[in-house]
Amino acid sequence: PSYQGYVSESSPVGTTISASSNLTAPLGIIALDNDIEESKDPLVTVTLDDLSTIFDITQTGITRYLRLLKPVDREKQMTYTFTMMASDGIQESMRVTVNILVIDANDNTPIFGEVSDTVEVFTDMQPGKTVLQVV
Ligand SMILES: [Ca+2]
Ligand SMILES: [Ca+2]
Repeated sequence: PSYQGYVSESSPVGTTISASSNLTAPLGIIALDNDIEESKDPLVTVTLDDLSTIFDITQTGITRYLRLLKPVDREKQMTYTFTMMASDGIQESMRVTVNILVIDANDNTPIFGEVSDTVEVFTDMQPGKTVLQVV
């Protein structure tokens, strides 16, 4: 089993990871303690196996939410993958994989790409053609 989450690179620390790329609904992680009725709060601890300096998970209720602990930058790293495990103190669940995709935000200053031989570009230029492209 695996979960797919989304977070914008412009999100402040503490932001809840979303379930979709339009960032409208939070990603809920269901943690059930099968020893008790599902309507009760399970006494389950969910642990991230790695990347626990960047993400954490809420520890109460049946539905848990992943939160951002550190700012992320899509231009540096676009996706994060980790596994996590639920424990009731005695028994441990299977591990589930979580993939988190960092959604692009307009957070970089535009720069001009390198143009070699500008003069030739101008003389050969057709009307309406772009000379310099902002990348
Ligand atoms: Ca960035
Ligand atoms: Ca960006």
